[in-house]
This record gives sequence, structure tokens and C-alpha cells, in this order.
Amino acid sequence: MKFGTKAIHAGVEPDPSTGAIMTPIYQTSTYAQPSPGDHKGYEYSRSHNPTRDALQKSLAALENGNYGLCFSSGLGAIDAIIKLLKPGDEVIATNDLYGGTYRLFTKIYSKYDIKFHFTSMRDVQDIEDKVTENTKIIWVETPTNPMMNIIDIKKVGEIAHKHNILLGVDNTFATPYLQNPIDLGADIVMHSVTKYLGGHSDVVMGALVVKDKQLNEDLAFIQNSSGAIPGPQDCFLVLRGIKTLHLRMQRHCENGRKIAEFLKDHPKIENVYWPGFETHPNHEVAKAQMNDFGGMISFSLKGDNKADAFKILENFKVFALAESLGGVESLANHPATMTHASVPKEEREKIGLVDSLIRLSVGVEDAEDLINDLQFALS
Ligand code: P1T
Repeated sequence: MKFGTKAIHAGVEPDPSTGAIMTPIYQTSTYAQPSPGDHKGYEYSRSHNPTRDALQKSLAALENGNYGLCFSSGLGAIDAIIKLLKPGDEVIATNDLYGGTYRLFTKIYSKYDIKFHFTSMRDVQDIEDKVTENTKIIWVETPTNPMMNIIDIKKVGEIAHKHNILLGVDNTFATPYLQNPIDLGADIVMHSVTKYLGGHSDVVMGALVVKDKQLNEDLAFIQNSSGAIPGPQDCFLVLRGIKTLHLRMQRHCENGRKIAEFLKDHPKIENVYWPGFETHPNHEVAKAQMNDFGGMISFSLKGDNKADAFKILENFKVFALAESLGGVESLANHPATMTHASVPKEEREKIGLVDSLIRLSVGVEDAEDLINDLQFALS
């Protein structure tokens, strides 16, 4: 089945009790049993819920995996992965990550004696140098948030598997429409479903997709034991959102391209970070592993003046100044004070996350209006 057909149909069967074409919101915490232990696969909604099951199946199909697991947030999903580890284990992670992921690793799990090594991963030899006998997970975000770096999933996968290490890929920015990490060698694909999969800025949710049965069982055990599951109404909203994922992504990519081109020639702008430019350091990898380049763009200002960045952000009329991304509406964000404030300034500067950096989540409005808005705010 092609992607658009899967987005509309995968995981969703007419409801067995009524034939309802849309999976109902099974707003129930528990399920009646005629006799102890005699049930229809549903005992308690932390463990299983039919609305969540449909969503999990849909996500597994979109990512070419066998199993999907949904969590109450993207960070809840990453948290479940790290709970596979024990004290003394080590993780090698991209050094340019969503600030919340960095905070989870460095402020929570470091306390439990799990060691995190951060590297750019632009040169995969860098990863090889950090592998020890305790390395259990390589954690990749690509494109990275917010610098839009691209990491070669296939090459990292080869290193991971040579050393028997799990490869986890945060596919939030690309979505399964643009990139399928499992096909490139990832063992676990993670999504902040809050973003493009939900697509309408009305849900906070996370998800994991895996191919391996044992890994699914281990993660499902954590999902049920730790209990960070989403409610059925949120699952319904995401099932609805996914039905237009391919259509929305086409427009996000089209608008992203137009806006990146506009920003590139603007006299006040120093750098534009978007993997679709031939001058992007990993453009060739992006071209090979992604179907298009998406709607996420970051840019910095000449002179790197934070006050100028604030002025631009305060003067948008169509772009909303807000955290998050991937919704139908365009958003602008100041990573240094918003999404990446929990990353120390020295670490931010190492990756080029300067004080004038602005990140755009280009929505699906008319590109002309978005460009006019940027032109006005930049003036
Ligand atoms: O917000 P939550 O659903 O918990 O997802 C966390 C997360 C994980 N990975 C990536 C790449 C992300 O971008 C996020 C969340 N990011 C934002 C809220 C943001 O504005 O960047």
C-alpha cells in the first residue's frame, strides 16, 4: 500500500459492534468480565484500549514497523526507552537535540548512573570513538532541533549493529511521510505525536514504533508498568489528524521551500538552516534518506543581536510566537529562551544555536501571506 492509502486506512477497521467507520472513542477505564480472567483482550485501559490500539497499528504501518506504542508525550516515549537501561549503561546521542530530551538525559537519568555522550554525528567515526562495552543505545535526532543538521541513519545503523547496540531515531521533524528510519536500520522510531502526526496543535502525545517482538514486549511492559499512556480522546484526534498527514506534508514542504528561498536572500539574515539547500553540509544525505525537506527552518541575524530577534518575533501577524511545531498554523520560536533554554549557553554556542536564532515551523497557509508576514517583521 502507498503512503496516502496507509495514512487513511491502516489500523482502522469498521467498529465490530456497530460498523462505525471511524474508530469510536472508547472512553472507559475498565471492561466487564463474565468470569475472572475471561475477557476480550481488554482488562484495564492503562494496559489496552481499542482507540489506542487502532492508533498504535496505524503508526506501526506508517513507519514500516510491526508494533506501535503510544505515550502521554514525546518525552514520555523517550523516557520509556531509557528505562530499558540499568545503572552503568551508556548512551551516545546527537549533540543538537530538543532541549527537553537533553534535560531528560542530563538532569534525570544521569542521576541513575546512566552516562550520556554527546556528539555531532556528522562524522560517524566520532560515534565509533565513543563506543564502549557499556554502550546500549545510540540516539539520533534527524533533522535536528533546531539546527536542521542531517545525520546519516544508515551509516549510524551499521556502527550500532556491528557493536550490538540499539539505534533509536527521533523522527519528529521528518515524519514517516519524509523518512522511515526502520528501513534505514533503526531499531526504534520515536515521535512527538504532538507535532506533525497530530497536526492541529490540540494534543500532546508520543509514540514508539519497533519491528522486533521482544523489544516491543519490553517496551510494552514499561508502558504498562510506568503508566504514561494517552487517553482515548487524544488517540481519536491523532487518528483523525493522520488521515491528512500526506496532504499537509506536501504543503509544509512546498511552503518551506519558498520561505527558505526568501530568507536566503534577505539582507538582515546571516545563515538559513534548511536541508534542501545544495550548500547544506549534509544535503546529499538528506536527499538520499528523505523524500523532501520539510517545513522546519531556522535562521540567524547578521550581528547576532538578540533584541532584534525579539523585535521580529513580536511583530509577526500570521506566525504565532509559540513553542511546538508541526501544526497547520505557522509558528515562530526563539530557541535560546524557549525550547532550548535548558541547554547551557556554552553547549548552545558549540552547535551554532546563537541568541539571534529564530526557528520557524512553516504551516499550510498561503505562502504569499507567510512571506509578506516575514518581510514585514524583518523590516
Ligand atoms: O513535547 P513532547 O510531545 O513531549 O515531545 C518532546 C520532543 C521530542 N523530540 C523532538 C524532536 C521535539 O521537538 C519534541 C518537542 N519539541 C517542542 C516542543 C519544540 O517546540 O521544539
